[in-house]
Amino acid sequence: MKEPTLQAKYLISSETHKQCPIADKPEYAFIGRSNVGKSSLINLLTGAAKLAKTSATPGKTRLINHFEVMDTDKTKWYLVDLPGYGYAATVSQKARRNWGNMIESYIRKRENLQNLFVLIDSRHSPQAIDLEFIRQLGEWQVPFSLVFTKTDKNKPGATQRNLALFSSRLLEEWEVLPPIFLTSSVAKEGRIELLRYIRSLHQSKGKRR
Ligand SMILES: Nc1nc2c(ncn2[C@@H]2O[C@H](COP(=O)(O)OP(=O)(O)OP(=O)(O)O)[C@@H](O)[C@H]2O)c(=O)[nH]1
Ligand SMILES: [Mg+2]
Repeated sequence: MKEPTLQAKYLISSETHKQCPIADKPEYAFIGRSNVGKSSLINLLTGAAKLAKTSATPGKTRLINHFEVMDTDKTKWYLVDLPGYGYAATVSQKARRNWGNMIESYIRKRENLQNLFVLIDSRHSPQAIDLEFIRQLGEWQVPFSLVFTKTDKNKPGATQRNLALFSSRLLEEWEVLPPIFLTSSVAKEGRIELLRYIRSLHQSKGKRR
């Protein structure tokens, strides 16, 4: 069955967690390397092609962007598009520190954050920057899932191969793997699975700690 487009609207772009909208709805945020496809994935999920701004140039998203979604059953939740990490070449030390502070305080202090989706480019073998970010999430005890993006760009087998490599790296440090999703914003794959997961999380209503 095809999932209908969700009602979604842009709310606000914030520099710190303190400026974010009132934390009265379950929240799901998207993070990962610059250009990995975070904004595109938000558009895939909602079905609203131009909701989150995308760009072929890394570093498009600079702030914490909140979107409010009204689901088909009228429940409301927030989706958050975060700025990416790792396009360091063109960014100053200071800008990187600012990014780190902004992201850390948002991730650790946003009390309605149910789950952080960490996006990984499915075309690559495991990258240190992603593994380090995930290690950090473990230290902060933040619940997260993995989303392997851009699967449409891979030859048959490459996605599974990179996924297996990534999983085995994670299992060097973790006892169990987090939930893992495969997506393509171009081929519109993975949408139903992600929506189902989000709905299951906010139906279980738990506080995250
Ligand atoms: N082929 C393909 N291209 C994609 C996919 N997702 C995103 N892209 C392209 O990748 C580029 C980056 O996408 P964005 O969604 O802007 O990436 P982002 O992670 O939000 O990037 P920043 O905001 O700069 O951190 C754009 O040119 C997209 O069209 C996908 O699933 N398949
Ligand atoms: Mg973006």
